[in-house]
Amino acid sequence: MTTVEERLLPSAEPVCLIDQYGVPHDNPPYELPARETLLDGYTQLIKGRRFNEQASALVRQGRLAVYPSSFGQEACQIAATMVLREGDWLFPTYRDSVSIMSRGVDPIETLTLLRGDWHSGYDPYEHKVAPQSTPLATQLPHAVGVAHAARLKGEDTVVMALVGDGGTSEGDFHEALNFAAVFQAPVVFFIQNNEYAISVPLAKQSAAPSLAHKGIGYGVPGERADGNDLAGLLAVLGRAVEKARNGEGPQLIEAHTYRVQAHTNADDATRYREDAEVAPWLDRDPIDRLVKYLSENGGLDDAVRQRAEENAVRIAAQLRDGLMPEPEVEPAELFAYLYAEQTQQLREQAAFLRDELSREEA
Ligand SMILES: Cc1ncc(C[n+]2csc(CCOP(=O)(O)OP(=O)(O)O)c2C)c(N)n1
Repeated sequence: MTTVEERLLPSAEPVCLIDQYGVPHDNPPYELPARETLLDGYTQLIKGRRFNEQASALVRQGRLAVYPSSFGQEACQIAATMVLREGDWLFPTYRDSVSIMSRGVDPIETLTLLRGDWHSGYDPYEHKVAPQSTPLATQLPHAVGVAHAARLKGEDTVVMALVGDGGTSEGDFHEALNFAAVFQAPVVFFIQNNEYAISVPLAKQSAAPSLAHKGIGYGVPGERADGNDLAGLLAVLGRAVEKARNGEGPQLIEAHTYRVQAHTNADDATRYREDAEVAPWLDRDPIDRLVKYLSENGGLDDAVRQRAEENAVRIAAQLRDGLMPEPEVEPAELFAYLYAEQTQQLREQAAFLRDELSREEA
């Protein structure tokens, strides 16, 4: 019989299958993903990196209101969706645009919310991706609700719920874990621990031995992975999804990564951290290590590299072309789509706006 510790405790060190020098683990605790899977991951990483770079450029050009970049966290972004099936759900935060895009959502629709002129740019039901959540951790109880409902209906859906390290201090995080555990909801809570919540470092956020340990009190098994190792993430997240699908209840995974850039374009990270702290993380880049590994172990030939580069160029051009034109917005739509039946207050506010606009036009 397994002890409580064996069932719930995460591994002593984050699982890492390919280290920062591209060297594979000589006695891996999880099976290394197949080469084809890693090659697909490589292509997606290159695309995700270009998406991040282009979106940041569009902010500087005034075409996006804000862009919380996942630069350096792309392995987490890609792995989170690679382990899902078509019928599964993704519940992302504002930092997870690359994940949304890699799930198949149109890149322009992915960024429409962050452009600042529409509620959510995509239909959540089309690719089973919930709207990006800006209020921290509020997506988690929703994610549990969807998973619980699917289970009641006898479906084998798994829900991947993303959250940051800061988000794990929110009440919603704890309520979601508790509810999910009691009802054995098939949810994988995936924490991207990038060491910062805006300017607050992890040490001022949590005294837990690791964020994966936070599941224990609720009876949720935890596991940790190197968040810059795509192979390790695919293995750990893949097993968590499988367990959730097999009726073993919610799983909590923590990825150890780093927010290489500022929180958003509105933040100046040099005010609260030294460049010397950032530098070692640049050496742990998720793309570099996979390139080193695949180059040494075959598979990453010029043709694959060229195809990945062409994909990246295409996505950048698509973002530039799609987000450059001035959007046509209808101010009255601000009040639509929130409630099935409009509240009295919103009806009054909408009438007020209509009146203002008609006087402006007159
Ligand atoms: C409920 C709530 N409180 C405060 C904020 C303001 N806020 C926005 S981002 C952020 C930091 C979140 O950090 P983390 O969860 O680690 O995610 P990261 O931004 O690093 O991806 C805070 C406090 C918010 N959006 N929602």
